[in-house]
Parts: sequence; structure tokens; C-alpha cells
Amino acid sequence: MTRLTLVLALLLSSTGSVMAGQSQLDDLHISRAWSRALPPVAPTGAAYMSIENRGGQAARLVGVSTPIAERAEVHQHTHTEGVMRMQRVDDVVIEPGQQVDFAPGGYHIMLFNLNEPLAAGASYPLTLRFEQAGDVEVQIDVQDDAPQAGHHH
Ligand SMILES: [Cu+2]
Repeated sequence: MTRLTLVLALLLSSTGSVMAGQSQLDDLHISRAWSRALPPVAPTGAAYMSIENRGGQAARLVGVSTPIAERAEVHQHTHTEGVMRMQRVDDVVIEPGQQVDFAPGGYHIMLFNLNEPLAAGASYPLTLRFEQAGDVEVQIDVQDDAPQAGHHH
């Protein structure tokens, strides 16, 4: 392989991966993004949403962040011997054609050391980091009750 061919091949392969990332971003549909309203003194909160993967390859959520909390983590509730606990998970995989619901009692985004209250009617940005697709920013609506099932923005 000549040097020029090698450079061309490298260029083509990197362009290809960027495009794959872009298209996977388009394949991720996030709906029902909400937080439960809490009293202003609450130090922690949680965010919920549904993530649907309409693409052909698995998507892996590897991180979360938001300006309204010092730290955000992906958590899962587990039942062990009748006791409900929650624990941090490193990633959540959304298989092609699948939807994963983050909801009370299951997966949730845990927010530590809130620097503004989760007041009903407010909203705030949350960034979901996917391994291939990159960052997706969603707007989280703060409300008293869970949104209706099947409601999409
Ligand atoms: Cu939690």
C-alpha cells in the first residue's frame, strides 16, 4: 500500500465512524423526561425518562451530568431478601429496537447535592453520555406526578 493510499484509507475510516456516531444519535429517542418535585431543603433528587433505541446497534449509556447537581449517577433499585436498596451501575445497555424506562423503583438518575430546588413547573438540562453516540442533552420537567404513559413531546 502506498503512503497516499494509506492516508486515504485512514481518512475514510475515521469519517465512517463519525457518521456512524451521528446516525446512532438520531436513533435514540428520549421521552417522558421528568423529576419529582421536592421540598427546597432536599439535598438529593432523581430524574426519570424513557430511552428508545430505534437503530440497529446497541447503545450504551455510560455517564450523566447536570449543572443543577454536584454529581449525577445512574442507579438501579434492587430487592434483596425483601429489602429495597439502590446501587450505582456503570452502564445501561439499550438493545436495538428496545426501550429502557427509568422510573421510580427501577433505573433512575440520582442527583447529589442539588444547587437549586426541584420546584414543580421548573425544568433543567441533563446530559446523557452514550459510548458511541456521544452526548445527548435532554430537558427534565419537574412535576408532582409521573407523566402519562405514551405521552411524547
Ligand atoms: Cu438512587
